[in-house]
Amino acid sequence: MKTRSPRLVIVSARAPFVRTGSGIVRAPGGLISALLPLMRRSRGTWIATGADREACDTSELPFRVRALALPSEIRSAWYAGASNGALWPLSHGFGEVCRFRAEQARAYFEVCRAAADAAAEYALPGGVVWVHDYQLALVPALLRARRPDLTIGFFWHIPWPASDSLRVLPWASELIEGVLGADLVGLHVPRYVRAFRDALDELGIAYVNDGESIVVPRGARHTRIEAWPIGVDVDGWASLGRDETVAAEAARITADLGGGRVLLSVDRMDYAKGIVERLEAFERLLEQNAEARERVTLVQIGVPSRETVPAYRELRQRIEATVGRIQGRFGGPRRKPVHLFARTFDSTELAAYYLAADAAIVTPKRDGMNLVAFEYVATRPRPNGRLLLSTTAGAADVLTEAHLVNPYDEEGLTSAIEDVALAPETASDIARMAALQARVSQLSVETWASGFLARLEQVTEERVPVRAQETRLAASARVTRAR
Ligand code: ADQ
Repeated sequence: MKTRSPRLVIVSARAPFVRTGSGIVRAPGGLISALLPLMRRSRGTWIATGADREACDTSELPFRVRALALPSEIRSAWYAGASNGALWPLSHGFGEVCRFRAEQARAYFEVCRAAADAAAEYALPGGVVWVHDYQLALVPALLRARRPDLTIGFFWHIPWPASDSLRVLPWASELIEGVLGADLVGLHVPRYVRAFRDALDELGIAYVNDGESIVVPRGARHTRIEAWPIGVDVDGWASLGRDETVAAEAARITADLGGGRVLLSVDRMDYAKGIVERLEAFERLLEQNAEARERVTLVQIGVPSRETVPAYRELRQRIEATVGRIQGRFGGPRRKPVHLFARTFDSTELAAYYLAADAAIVTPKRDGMNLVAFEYVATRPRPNGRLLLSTTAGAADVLTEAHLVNPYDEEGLTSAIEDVALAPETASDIARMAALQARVSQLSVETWASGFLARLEQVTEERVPVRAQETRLAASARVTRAR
């Protein structure tokens, strides 16, 4: 499908480039690698609300990157406060961590207004704007009010909050109205689309079910809410997995770790990723199983994250203390059962660990999707290794052949880790990994990005009068009216 990429404006919290000790470099992560080629082709504008201005000085690029000039107290109240102190925990079911403060909500509204102003300024007539994530959820409606000529897409990268959770957000109604300014709203999996429908019910907003997607009439237009599961740069990870230098590094890692079984976890240090709970489950395994004490090693790669938010600083201390305790109880001069790396790895280093690992332990307490699960599968040149995955990650709805576990079930988590670590490999394991590899190949992040944009174009073209649309859909679907 052809997309209208020549007029694309992207709005996101993060910029495609970051400043590091060695200069301005491409920001890590699959989303950036998927969107960069699109932006190069489109010669459009990337508006980054949370970026530092220097990192946006990209005169050699065929597209513009614009950072917003925001006072630091507004930026902090928006990012550390409303976004990561309220919306993030709310959406991941951590109600007790949420703090709702009026000045943070005001900052959130202000940043969204500034982002909408910038997008309105840079978008060409009839252009396409793609807004990303929970930090900028009001932008679609604010932008629509300024520029009704635009086609607006929005992607929410985390779980859509359960309606009970949403009830406690003082500005829930503004949040939903903000999102509904888009023509197409993407969520990772159908489960989140159903949660969005619950929120519409809760707020008495009328909608039409259309298969697994939802259509919300909005005057002369409508908003479509659909599942668009993201993926990773499959070819990039697969080619690292076939690289001889990476394979040699993987062999060295295995040897350095004592030649036993290697378990690997890779996460941003975030309480939603269940890192402490996973370490505790591993500690129970070491208590119970002599073979695990002798030959199983857990490598936890955890990049520090959002350290301006108190809950994140405390988490890092808890992780370090738990690793220290396990080490003290089960470590020895020649044996270290847990290795913790608290820093960013480049993709070549990560790929070596993905190859070295007999199993990836991906056990977030909740996760929108989880790209690490995809990366582990994509990197392996042969269908070996095991993926242990939480049922509470969006990825579990897609990667159904993984070993699934409920991360809240303490004994269940310990015994699942024991199984993937120590059970001999069977034909069924190989068949499962082969099926996972086929699935991951279908879901590349490039396909996701270009597919979403093509669908956005299609959805806008089907701008039939809303009544006719409702009548057509009503024949095969339930029509819900405002309660
Ligand atoms: P995140 O919460 O950041 O993303 P995830 O999907 O796992 O979570 O992506 C993390 C990315 O960071 C992966 O590409 C991983 O390789 C990388 N990474 C992690 N630790 C690293 C380290 N130490 N060094 C280098 N790289 C590291 C949000 C949502 C997810 C959703 C994505 C995409 O929370 O649920 O899958 O967006 O929509």
